[in-house]
Amino acid sequence: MSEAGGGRGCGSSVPQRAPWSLVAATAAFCLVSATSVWTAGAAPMSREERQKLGNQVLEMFDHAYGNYMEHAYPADELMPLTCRGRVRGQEPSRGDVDDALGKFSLTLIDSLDTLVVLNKTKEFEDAVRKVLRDVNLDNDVVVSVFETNIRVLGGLLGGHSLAIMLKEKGEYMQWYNDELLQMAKQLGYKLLPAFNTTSGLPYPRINLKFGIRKPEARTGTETDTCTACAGTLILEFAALSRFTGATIFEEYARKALDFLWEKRQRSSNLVGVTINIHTGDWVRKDSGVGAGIDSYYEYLLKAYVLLGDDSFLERFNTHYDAIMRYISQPPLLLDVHIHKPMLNARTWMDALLAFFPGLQVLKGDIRPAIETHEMLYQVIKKHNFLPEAFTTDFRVHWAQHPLRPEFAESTYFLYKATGDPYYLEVGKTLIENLNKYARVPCGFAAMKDVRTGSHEDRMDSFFLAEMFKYLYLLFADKEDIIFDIEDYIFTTEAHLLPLWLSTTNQSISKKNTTSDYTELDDSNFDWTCPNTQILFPNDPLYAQSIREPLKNVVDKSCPRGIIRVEESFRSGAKPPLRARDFMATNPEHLEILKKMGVSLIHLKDGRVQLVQHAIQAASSIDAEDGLRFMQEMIELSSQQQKEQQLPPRAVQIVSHPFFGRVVLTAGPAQFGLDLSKHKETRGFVASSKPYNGCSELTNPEAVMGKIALIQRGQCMFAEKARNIQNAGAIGGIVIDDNEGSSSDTAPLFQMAGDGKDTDDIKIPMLFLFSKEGSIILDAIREYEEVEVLLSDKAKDRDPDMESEEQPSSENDSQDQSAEQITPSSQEVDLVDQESPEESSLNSEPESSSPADTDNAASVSASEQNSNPMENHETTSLDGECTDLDNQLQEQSETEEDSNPNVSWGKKVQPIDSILADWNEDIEAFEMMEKDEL
Ligand code: DMJ
Repeated sequence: MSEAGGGRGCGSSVPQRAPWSLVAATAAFCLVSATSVWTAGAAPMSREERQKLGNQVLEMFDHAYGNYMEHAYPADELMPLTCRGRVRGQEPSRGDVDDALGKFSLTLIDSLDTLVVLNKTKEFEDAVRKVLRDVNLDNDVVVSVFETNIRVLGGLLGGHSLAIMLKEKGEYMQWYNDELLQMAKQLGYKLLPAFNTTSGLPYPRINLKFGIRKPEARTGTETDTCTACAGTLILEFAALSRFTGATIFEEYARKALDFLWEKRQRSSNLVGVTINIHTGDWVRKDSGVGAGIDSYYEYLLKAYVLLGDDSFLERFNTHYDAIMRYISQPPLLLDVHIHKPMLNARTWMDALLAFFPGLQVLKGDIRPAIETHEMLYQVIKKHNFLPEAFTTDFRVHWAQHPLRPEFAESTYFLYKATGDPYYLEVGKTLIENLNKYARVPCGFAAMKDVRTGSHEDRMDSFFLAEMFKYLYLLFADKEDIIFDIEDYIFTTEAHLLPLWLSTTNQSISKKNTTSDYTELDDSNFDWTCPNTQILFPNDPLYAQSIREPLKNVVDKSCPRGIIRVEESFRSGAKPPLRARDFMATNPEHLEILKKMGVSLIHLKDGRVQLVQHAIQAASSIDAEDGLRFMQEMIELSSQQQKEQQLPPRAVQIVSHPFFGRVVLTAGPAQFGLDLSKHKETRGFVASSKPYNGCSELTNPEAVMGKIALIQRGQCMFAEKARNIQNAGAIGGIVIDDNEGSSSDTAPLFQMAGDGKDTDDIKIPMLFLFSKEGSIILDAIREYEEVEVLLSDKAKDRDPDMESEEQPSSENDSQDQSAEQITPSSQEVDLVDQESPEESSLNSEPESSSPADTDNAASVSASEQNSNPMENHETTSLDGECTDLDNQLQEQSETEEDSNPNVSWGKKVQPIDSILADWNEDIEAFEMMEKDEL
């Protein structure tokens, strides 16, 4: 500690130049040392229990990895519901998500160093041999440069790093002769043509065999890439250069970073989400710390740690200041516009930002890390997993969850920094939820909808690369790991690169890059190597005291936008008109609208359309208010659309061998038993005759007391329901007759009534698209007796669901996987649904496919229902919301000087600058709307 403590910032005001490895080790050492400071707080967890949890992680890894190796390898990924490999080209395309798949046994490569961390050295040795024997990097397939770099290049380098470590120890890998490194180098050269742009920013995609721009390559016409895509290369590329001595990789990655730095928005010091790789213009000007940008920031700080180059730290610190000034609104992290950083760009957060508290720990800024992590944990407690996106008042925005590891990552780093056993309990909850809700007989399945518990047939490779590593390390003691983890840095995919690289082949590091090397002042090293006395000022309950005020932040949340209203109250000024309060019949509101430059257009169908012309606003402040009002109105309008729709339902197969582990997303009906208000309906399924259910059933004895399966089409849904009800069915599942339809690609489908009174229909009715329906039909073919549960949310896999045949041990349960539905009989392939909450309302008969339904939000308000949020709980100052209100108030009182958001409403901006920005705003909004829909 004494040597490390003499490094940067550890209580020393004199900046000292430490060797890079020392700086890195110092950061780690300071974090670790905090664990011994802990004396009180959440009940400590015994070594025995930690070991038990560690063993549980090992068993879970075996279940995931074992099933991949048994049923999917050499395919890139496992499809855990259908128990087979995902081979690109053989499954319906899921769009960009598939660009990670290069027919190079992705999951195996991504798992290599996890095997060593989890002390599975023998398996590692086998896995390396398989990679060397089977993996081909020369496939005619177009892959994402970013994903290939972090998962495959990173996986090979992580594997190599630990292979040479093991070899040196003298027991394992004695035969190893840098073969993984040679593969990494081969792959590195394959990625280089992507950098053939004037800017030095790489093309987003490349053909592994043909490169870029040749006709056979089928890629190279793209003009844009995401900031993270171009800015997340330096760790792997520099490691490759330093391991091999081939300088070109590090040079290219540095050049791309230099360009991004040059292009930062100079007044805000923020970067946008997407950039034109030829012109360097920002294509998307919204900015946050989540999707599209995340690992760019991560790599700046980690490049400093690994390479010891001060310029990276300086850049990181400049961005970090901007993030904390504009984006961080503890405990939230909210996207803003790069050129108008006081203006929020959206009112929801994405799950990728959950890595940020972990990065803040590395930076040494623990307080906001604890706050954001706590908020995220509460969202998880509410939904079992972190939904892909959630609103600032913590409602689900995008409901899927592909088993992302970011939250586990931050939990691990916070535990290392604070030693607070609370974070061990958090890890325990993550383990429980994975086993309860995501575990299926053939692996772990991504959640399609965290609200219903339905699954996607998908287990991404990052689940093995990252999740198990962080969870295992969370509970492990030093002696549980066969090497010293503090000697390595984690890449964004949690691959391990040795810190000694910082002193190897250093000479290449600055060649051909544009950045100036400057001596940094002390402020750049604030917190870099934090003194635990500063982190936990004599108070072992420090972390708990920060979490305490946020205890109910999620449960008692109010919609955002309150701060400014409160500010106006305090300052005596009239609060600005909120979209949710707007009434088209209120003359006062119409007057305010006019002042803001917003005009009303009465449409023929009775709706009112709002249009804003900033130039017509009474002042620049009014114009800005108008802009915010319009933005709120767009969000409200799409929110309203969503709220008029019934949420999805779940069909859960509970009989052998599924035991509740297969959950299908089902569309609700506007008639019949409401499953959200009544207990779920459970029963065996039987096909009705006639299958379309459009006339009296000829097999009432078969469906009596059962859940009838009926095919869509030929007559109204209500008519089908009446026919099966008359035959004695206790519920009905309508299966789509459009072959190949799937809830992965089509919006949620609601069954409408027949326009008449449907009160006579008492049984629950649900709708399944053809792919989900065929899972049930295949199950009947294979097992005859198939029992299902119809509900609003999948139930825990409780013992009731399991018959005596239930496997008695986890190993047995693995064996059961062989009895899954045969892969050939169905395709449950999934698309990264951008807006799963979109839905269409349909009554039979109708001709169009549900996917055709147009749900685009429009900026309009109905005159009949002139208060668009009448039924929405939005009051900002009522009792329900006091907790958050108080927090926000306290926050704004104490941070008035430092938090620019507080004075947002008072800022005066010249009208011509508003006008200049106006078009950009409209473009940005349109772009975001498009992206979100
Ligand atoms: C991983 O592939 C990496 O962590 C990446 O940086 C973004 N997130 C995914 C997992 O969610």
